[in-house]
Amino acid sequence: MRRTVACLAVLLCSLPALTACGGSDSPKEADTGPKVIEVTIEGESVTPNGERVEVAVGQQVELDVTSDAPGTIHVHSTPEQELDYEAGTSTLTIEGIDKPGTVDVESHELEKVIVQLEVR
Ligand SMILES: [Cu+2]
Repeated sequence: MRRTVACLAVLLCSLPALTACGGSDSPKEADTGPKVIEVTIEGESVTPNGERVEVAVGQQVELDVTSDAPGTIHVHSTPEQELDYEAGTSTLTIEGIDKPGTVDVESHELEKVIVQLEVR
């Protein structure tokens, strides 16, 4: 019982602490260049497969896609972004997301989440 309470307290306390960390010495948005994520799509399989990737608010994300078939990547940001790719290699750019939160990047063709962007 006591342990549960302690864990909860740690969880609850660490959330605001994370935001508070952003105080003085954290980099301001987008002076860090794009986050590059390599994506490989082959038949039914996608790499990465639902991994979480941290990005800064406003930071662009570059997807280097290698695929055996053309398709569309759907970014569940607000507003949503849809990015078409070709068979072979394509470089797609997700515009910087200006709100902290978790954003799914999906292939609807394969019904898979490729990455979850943790925007903070
Ligand atoms: Cu979607």
